[in-house]
Amino acid sequence: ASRAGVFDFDSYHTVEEYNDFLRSLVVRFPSTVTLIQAGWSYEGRPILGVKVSFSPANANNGIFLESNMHAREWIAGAVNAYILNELLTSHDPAVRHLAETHDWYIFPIANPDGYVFSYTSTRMWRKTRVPYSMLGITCFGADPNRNWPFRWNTGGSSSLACSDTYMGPSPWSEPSTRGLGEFISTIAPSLVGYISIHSYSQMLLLPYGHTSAQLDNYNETYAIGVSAARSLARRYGTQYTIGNIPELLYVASGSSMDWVKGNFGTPIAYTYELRDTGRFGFLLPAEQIRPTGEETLDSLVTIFEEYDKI
Ligand code: ING
Ligand code: ZN
Repeated sequence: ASRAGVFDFDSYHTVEEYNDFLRSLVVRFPSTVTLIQAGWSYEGRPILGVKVSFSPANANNGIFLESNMHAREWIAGAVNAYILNELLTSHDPAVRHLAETHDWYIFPIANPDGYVFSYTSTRMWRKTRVPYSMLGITCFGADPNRNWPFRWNTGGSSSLACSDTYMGPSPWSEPSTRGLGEFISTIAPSLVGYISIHSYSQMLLLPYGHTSAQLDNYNETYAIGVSAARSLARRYGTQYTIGNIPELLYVASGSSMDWVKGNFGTPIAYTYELRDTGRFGFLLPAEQIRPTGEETLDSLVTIFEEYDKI
């Protein structure tokens, strides 16, 4: 809900409100913002995002921000929309520099069917809403962050349809992950950064999920992550931990971040686990949207400042 026609950052919005917000930005900033539709969800909703580009010179300096692949993680989409709004309207010189030296691809609600189900019916829903029948039982949804075609089904995902980490019958079985993946494929070589936003735990996660081995540019991205966490903490004292996924959480294969990193070698690939560490968990109060957005944007500024130095 919000005041008529105003997308605020003091409440959690419906998918329609997110989509209206994205469309309104195209009207407000016609030379900078374009609407992107990355296919359709199973229930027929468009997977909507925007491209923000201040200059054609940024075409090989793209940053992708994706959130709410998991339905119940409402803070993720809210923070992503907050960051999008700041990239377009902030007067802070560091934010302006970040905004105007990259092309941005921003998808706040990557799993709209799941988000609607969480919003209107089952608050703790995580997955998509595709029905799957096994042994005469129908369960709904695959885990969109176990459904991507890099090391799919190599640990930390379930083959059971009723599991919250169901990998799906095949990679990209879910229309929403396939649609997003097909769009990402068209621009991935131009990306310098891929950021997947989740909640909760206050962590900055590095690839990969299928192995605790420290691969690719782990050392560089770990060091950048330490700086980013320092920037993030400077605003409100929020503490983050940094590391790869099995080190900090659990083995998990088939994520969007791992697919982008593994297929395209995108230099900066992180998954955020936003606030908090469990007091409210997924039910983070809406009063925390702005502070969480501010501190997360502080860390993004640092990530790409540090990346530009190496
Ligand atoms: N956490 C992520 C999950 O999908 C993750 C952690 C990130 C796993 C990236 C694999 C790759 O389980 C939440 N909270 O969803
Ligand atoms: Zn998640």
